[in-house]
Amino acid sequence: MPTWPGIIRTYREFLPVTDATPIVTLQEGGTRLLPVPQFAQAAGIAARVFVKYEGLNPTGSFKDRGMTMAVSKAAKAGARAILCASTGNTSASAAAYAARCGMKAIVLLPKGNVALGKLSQALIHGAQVLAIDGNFDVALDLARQICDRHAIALVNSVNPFRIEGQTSAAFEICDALGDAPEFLAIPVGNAGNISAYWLGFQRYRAAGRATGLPRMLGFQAAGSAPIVLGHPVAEPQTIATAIRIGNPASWKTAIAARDESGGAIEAVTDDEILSAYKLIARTEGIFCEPASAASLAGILAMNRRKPFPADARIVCVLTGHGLKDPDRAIAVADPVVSVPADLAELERHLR
Ligand code: AN7
Repeated sequence: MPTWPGIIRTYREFLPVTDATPIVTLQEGGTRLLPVPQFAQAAGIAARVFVKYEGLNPTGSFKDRGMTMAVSKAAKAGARAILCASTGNTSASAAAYAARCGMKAIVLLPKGNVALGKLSQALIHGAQVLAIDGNFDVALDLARQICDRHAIALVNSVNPFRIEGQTSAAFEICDALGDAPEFLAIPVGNAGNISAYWLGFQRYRAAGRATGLPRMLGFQAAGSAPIVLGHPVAEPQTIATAIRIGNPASWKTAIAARDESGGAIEAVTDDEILSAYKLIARTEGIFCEPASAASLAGILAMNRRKPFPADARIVCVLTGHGLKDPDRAIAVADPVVSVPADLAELERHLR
């Protein structure tokens, strides 16, 4: 099998690149679409459920799809430095792609609310890491101002090339299934990804590569659910730190995705998120980060209210790998048991 060359080379006819665009890639994308029948059965869902396992990207999240585009375009424009505000994954991806092409990366993080794996990535790739005494929304506002005043490229999803790159996940899902699924479930934070998927599905259908369009189902954490509430949330709260965002930049396009597709954007509680997070790990051997499990928690809640048809295909986007947030896994799982180095003692502890 030939090596997967990354999303720009694979889908270049659908992306705004030319032969003159230098391609900065870690061969992102090409992630598995896995059926999860045991999860569906345990959850009482009759429909066919799949997960788009975005934790399999080079830095462990979907952000790499947009970052290859944003950094390639920044390189084309002659940028020497990139900057982002981030709840963690964007910073990890920006740091890695900057390292890949010899640029400098600066990342603004909400102090105390970034998972350990993500922080370790930004640091090891050599980004300048600045912890802001404020939440993501405050950090993004500062990031925009800094990039307005200095010759530094902003690589948050307000950069349209990020969204362009992220459309590739929708193309891959259609290629894997042979058509668009009936439902696409996705966590919503800054709302760039739900907007990108909707754009991707529409673009693929317009090109004759798919016949249908999915209903877009977005899920926010209940303590950080501005789109569901209809107003910004000044102090967003949730254990799903990736989506701890109170004023999404792509709010309008997320609502358009919901309404044009006949979908929904709903809230799920932290308890629902954690219970879905554990269930997929235990029933399928798939480890995602808490924010990603919002998509699973969401379809579970919807299915309880009104079951999905048995012949429907539901794709849940698992946006980031579970290893991003090891502290949370250890906190919710059964504890480690210490045992003396003795056979009889050990046998007493077997269960
Ligand atoms: C695992 O890294 O906003 O709705 O700064 O890391 O497109 O924002 C991360 C977002 C879902 C939400 N799942 O996607 C950042 C950041 C994971 C994420 C989202 C994020 P958007």
